[in-house]
Amino acid sequence: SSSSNDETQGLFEGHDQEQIKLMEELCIVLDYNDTPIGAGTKKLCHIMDNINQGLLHRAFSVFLFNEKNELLLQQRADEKITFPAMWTNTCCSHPLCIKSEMGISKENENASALEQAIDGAKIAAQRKLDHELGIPLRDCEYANFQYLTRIHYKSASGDESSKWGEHEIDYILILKSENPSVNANPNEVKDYKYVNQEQLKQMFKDESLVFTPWFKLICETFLFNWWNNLDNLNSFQDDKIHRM
Ligand code: DMA
Ligand code: MN
Repeated sequence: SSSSNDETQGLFEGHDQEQIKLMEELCIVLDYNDTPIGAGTKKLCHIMDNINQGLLHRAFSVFLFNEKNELLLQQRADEKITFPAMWTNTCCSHPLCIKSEMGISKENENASALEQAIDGAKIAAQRKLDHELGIPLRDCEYANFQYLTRIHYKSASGDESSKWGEHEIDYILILKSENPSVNANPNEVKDYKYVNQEQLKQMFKDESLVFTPWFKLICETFLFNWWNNLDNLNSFQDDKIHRM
């Protein structure tokens, strides 16, 4: 066990046991071009000292829109070790270093590396939509996800002195779901709400609300363009990695 080591470093001091346990998950460690080069615990991948030495991992971000084209936002639980209590897109997490979430299967044998990775990200997204928001599989069917692009970004959690942060290649997934059943897990999600574009812009003006850095980045660049074209997203799909 590494717990005595963690105590010395004070990394997990004051943090929630359930969230500390999740830091044992195995993320997919990447090179600069999004090629998997190994496995790393969620803990190792999110320590700012490692990130500053270049450690990079794979992630996904789901943007769920209901039948009224409203976006489902969540406020992260206070228990989250990284970016607690911040408002953000519907659901984010990491495809794990397991075959299904790396898109490795018999049916995928001849698919490109990118197609395999997208497949794995969708499988991981279904797992986390259930875990964080209690959204059942029938309300996030595989075929209703649309992959758009990849975003490479880096950010400290909180101020620059923070021990934790993100450095990811983030797979953007749009999910259309008419009226999904939501049953939020309080260890993950403090609050959630559907917003239209105007309501989201109003939230940004409210200085009492804090947003995750990746959600802000995506809002400042792509989101409203996508949102205005939800019925016609194909032209926004690319195989690039947008470095931000
Ligand atoms: C990590 O999300 C992924 C992105 C795109 C920031 P997260 O911190 O919510 O992951 P998890 O829910 O697994 O803790
Ligand atoms: Mn991450």
